[in-house]
This record gives sequence, C-alpha cells and structure tokens, in this order.
Amino acid sequence: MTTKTYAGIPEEHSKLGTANIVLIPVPYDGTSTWQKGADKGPEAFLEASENMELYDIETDSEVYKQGVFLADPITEGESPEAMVEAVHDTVKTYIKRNKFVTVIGGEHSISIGTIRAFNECYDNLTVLHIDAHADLREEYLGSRCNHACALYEASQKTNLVQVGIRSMDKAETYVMNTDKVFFAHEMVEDEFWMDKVIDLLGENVFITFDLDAFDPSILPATGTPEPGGMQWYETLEFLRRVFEEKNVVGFDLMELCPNQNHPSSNFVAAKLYYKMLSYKFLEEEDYGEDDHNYTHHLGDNLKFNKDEDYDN
Ligand SMILES: [Mn+2]
Repeated sequence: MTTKTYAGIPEEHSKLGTANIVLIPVPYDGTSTWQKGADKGPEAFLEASENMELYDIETDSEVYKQGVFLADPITEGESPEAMVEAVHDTVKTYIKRNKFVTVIGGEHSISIGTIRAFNECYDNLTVLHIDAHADLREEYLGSRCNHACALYEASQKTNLVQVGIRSMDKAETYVMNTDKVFFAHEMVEDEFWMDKVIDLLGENVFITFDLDAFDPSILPATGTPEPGGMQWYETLEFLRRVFEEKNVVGFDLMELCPNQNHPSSNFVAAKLYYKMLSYKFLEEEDYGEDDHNYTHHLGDNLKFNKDEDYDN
C-alpha cells in the first residue's frame, strides 16, 4: 500500500502508542463467487480517505485527533481458514492494547475472525449485521470460512441482529432467528424499525457493515449488489443512535469492490467510516479537548484486566 497514514493525517496523530483507533486493512478476496476485486477494497478506501475533508459538520468534530493507527495489512491468503486465524490474532492483539479496533475489507469472510476476537474479549456480545445478504450458511463450497458463511458462527455464539437483508437461500431460513432480522422490504414500511433494532441490542455491540447493504444507486461497487437497499441519511441516523445508546466496541466495513466506472463508491465507504468514528467519539468531544480520559472508557467492558495481557 502506498498510504503512510490514514487519510493523510499528521504523523503525530498516527502513532500506535497514542492513537485510540486502529484501522486494519485486509485485502482478501479468496472465496467470492461473482465479481472479484474486493481485495482492492482497502487500497481504494484509503485513497478516497486521503481526499476527504476531516472536519465533520454534523458533529462539529475532527475525530482524527483521537489518533488513527494504520496497521500493516493482513495478507495471509494460504487458505480461508488461515486468513480468518490471522485476522483473529491481529484484532485480539489490538483490543488487548485497549484500542478501538476497526477493519476494512476485503470480502465478508474476514469478519469471522474479527467477530471471534471481539466475542472472546467482551461478555454478551451483540453483533449488529448490516447487509443485503443473510450470510448464514454453515459451509459453502467446502469451507466454513466462505463469504456466504460470514455470520454463521456469530448466529451460534453471539446475539446476532440482522438489518437490511433482502437476499438469501432457503436453507438459511432454518438457521435464521427471524425475531432478530429486519428485512429490507419490511423496513421501508415500518417507521419504527430503528427503535425495534435498538431494543434487541445488548450493551456491547460490534457492527459488521457489508457495503452492499446500501442501495446500489449510492454504492454500486460491491461484489453482489442488490436492489432495494438502505439510503445514506437513514443509515447515518440509525448508526448515530446505535453509537449514542450502546457501547459500540468496534466495527468493520466489508465488500468494497472498486470499479473504475463508479469511483464515488470508494468515497461513500470512506465517508461512512469517518462518520462512524465521529459518532463513536462524540461523547469525548463533549468533554472538551483537555480531557484525555477516553482510553479509560474504551476498555470499560473488557473481560480481562487490560494491564495483565498488555505484552508490549
Ligand atoms: Mn452482502
């Protein structure tokens, strides 16, 4: 990758020691079945981020000042299982360092390792899965680490709440808990869907955001676009509420599949990422610039004593 710091931010805000946020790029696209190219997602995302203005009007904040450390990309690609394990190890390492960990993909199977790490570190984890697809197959094309299986493990081991779903296989209906699924065709007719989702979330929430949850009219550059997706402002309103009302412990943005005919998709992903950070650290902004206690809040609900496992 050519980028040295996230969004071209000054080096003083990009150092691991002082950054509250870690961004892990995972340029992996080993099992996608239709349009290939999600492995180019992280680089396109970073390039778009460099061209983004860093003052957020809505929150009146400059969240990059929290510090964003751009981790080395995870390039393990020997097998889907090895990739998932590498992601799991890396994510867990940074969670233990008390960072707010975020991942940019890459195909959705990467999230298996990310979610496993968060679930090991937080009690009663809720996974808020925003996606066009259910991704609940136990196994697909011979692997449990296929993108079509991205949320199966989460469905068994966490409180999984799914939002924006509009494409799935009949077999997935047997795994799916429809009490915790918000189908796109129902959301458009239900003005209270956001309240209902939030009611189902526990205190600790990891958000896995497949960019194909968006309507293809605003984000066409993804591997498997589906009509009838979420719009920009409703997505932001929803996310802001989740960040304000719950302890979001981390998130990932998956399935950006850059297409030179649709470069705006890269900017949508970049802006969404920055918005989510802005919402996460909004509370901190309210405390004023002199209060640097945020790291204290970040580790609040971790299972282990963070000093104990701090190995560096
Ligand atoms: Mn999807």
